[in-house]
Amino acid sequence: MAASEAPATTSPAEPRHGRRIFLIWIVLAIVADILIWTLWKPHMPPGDMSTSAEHQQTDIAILALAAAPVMLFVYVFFGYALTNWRHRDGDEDDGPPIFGHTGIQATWIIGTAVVVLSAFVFGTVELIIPAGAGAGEGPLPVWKPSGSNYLQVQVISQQWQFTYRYPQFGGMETTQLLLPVNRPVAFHVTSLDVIHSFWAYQLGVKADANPGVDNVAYTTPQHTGGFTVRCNELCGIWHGAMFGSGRITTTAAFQTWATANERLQRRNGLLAALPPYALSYDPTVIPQMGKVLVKLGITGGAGYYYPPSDPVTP
Ligand SMILES: [Cu+2]
Repeated sequence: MAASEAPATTSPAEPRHGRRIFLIWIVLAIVADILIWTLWKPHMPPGDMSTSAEHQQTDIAILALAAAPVMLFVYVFFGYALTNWRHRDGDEDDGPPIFGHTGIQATWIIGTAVVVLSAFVFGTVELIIPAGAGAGEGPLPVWKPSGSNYLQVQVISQQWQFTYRYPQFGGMETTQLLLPVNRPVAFHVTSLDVIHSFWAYQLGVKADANPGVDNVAYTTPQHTGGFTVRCNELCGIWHGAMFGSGRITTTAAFQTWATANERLQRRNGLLAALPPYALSYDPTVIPQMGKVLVKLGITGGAGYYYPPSDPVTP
């Protein structure tokens, strides 16, 4: 029985280790979270150029806020154990026996369950609120932005470049991606050959480009400036060269650019030569359209429908 056992041989005033570890940890965790939110968050990818990018930046910051205390707890416990419970010369004591501790076990299970389930709920909500979070939602998007005045932009992928079609401007097509600020955009991403992926990094938009499929992704640009576009799916030997840039402009500048392009393409016969705007295209039109456009004397303007060419050694 306990009565017959010798009293603990450790010092009579054994400190409350649990409370000490907790106090060290809570101070470090609060400082770390304040630094993450104030100093690090503004520099986290992918920036705040669009609504979806800003949501992603906030999500990453919130995950960092949750992860830092967990990581710090491990380090604090490790450091505390290393300094306080290490073997010392002449100390042959095995230490007190270890028993189960219902409180610690319950705290562990409840704490980890709360962290994991919170991440699940948070992730789901963050997909819904910014209308798909900038990701491709397939041909029948479930989460749409409010309102109906979106600018529609078709992203046509082809080995090895992107071209863009604007159905609200007569279906004109261009290799330049211009978007007006503060207007929701619906990207309709498709491919003419193999699987590509449209990744407008600073816009926080990424959508697979599959032949025969209309993959829809939404965002709303909120700052003017340039952004990069990359193919994000290994699509052949020049996949690494399949990148470009886009620009967010004022509404007036966008309107001027788009209407001028539409007028030009109507005049030079390109609009008439292109197949009617559709959500996907039959890949066999590529060589045929190449011949038609060459006959019309329209060359070099855009990439798609021309026979695919190697961008480095054409
Ligand atoms: Cu590609």
